[in-house]
Amino acid sequence: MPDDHFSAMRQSIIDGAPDTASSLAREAVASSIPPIDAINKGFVPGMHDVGEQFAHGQMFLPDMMASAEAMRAAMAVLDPELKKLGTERPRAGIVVLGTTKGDIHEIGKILVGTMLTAHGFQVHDLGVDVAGEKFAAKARELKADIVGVSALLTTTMRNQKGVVEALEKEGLRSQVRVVVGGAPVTRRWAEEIGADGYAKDAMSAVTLAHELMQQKLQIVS
Ligand code: B1M
Repeated sequence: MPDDHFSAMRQSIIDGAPDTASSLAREAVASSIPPIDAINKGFVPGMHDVGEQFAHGQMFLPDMMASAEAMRAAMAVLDPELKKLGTERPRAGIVVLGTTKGDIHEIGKILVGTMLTAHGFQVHDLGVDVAGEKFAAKARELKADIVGVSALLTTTMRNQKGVVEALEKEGLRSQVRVVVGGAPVTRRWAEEIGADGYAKDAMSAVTLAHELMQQKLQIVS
């Protein structure tokens, strides 16, 4: 796909134009462009530009909301294409996923869930603004292998620790691996709060989830 097309995708996010974003995503599918390329090379760079402009006072909250709407429109087309891949693979593990308490950013988390699904994981997305106790209750109910916690704000990433604590309180910590991620999150932070791993993006989350499942299977056998 020509770079022009990726730039148009990026611009559709900056412009907060859901119809354009959706039709560019459909064109990508029709031209057999891997959906992950459309996301990572086209639409996500637009979100990053929006974040930069917001940080510099060149864009405001309603603009950021419109951009998020455009991103959702593109994902609505690309998500099912990515998930189709997952049905062709053996079940890799059960993941409970959500954005931490106080935080309503969902796009990165959805992308992580989609990529995990595309690689054979069964993903239960609890949505946004999720308390630690809710993660723990779902993990117990589903006998989850992994709990994934996203946070996009420096103020809400500390609630990732609350998820680790809730799992400990429920006596589930030894059975469930905790993965944390999100723009302000670092490997060091993951270690500090006693999580089992940090992933910087959706594809790394898949690699990490596979590694954690391998470790778990080795302990059991
Ligand atoms: Co907000 N916002 N926002 N926002 N927003 C940021 C995060 C910010 C960096 C913008 C900025 O100032 N430059 C800033 C945070 C500053 C900080 O804390 N350091 C910010 C702010 C300040 C706010 C508000 C406080 C603004 C206000 O009200 N004054 C407010 C907070 C609301 C709340 O949550 N309580 C707010 C609101 C919003 C909107 C609602 C308008 C909207 C979200 C809409 C939605 O999600 N439905 C929004 C958006 C869109 C953004 C930016 C522009 C884009 C986020 C995004 O979707 N990125 C963001 C700036 C930025 O990130 N550059 C910003 C694209 C997405 C694919 O990337 O989410 O990073 P990301 O996910 C990546 C990786 O991080 C990783 O993989 C993903 C895919 O590669 N990853 C994981 C994510 N989760 C993971 C979990 C894992 C593993 C990897 O394992 C479990």
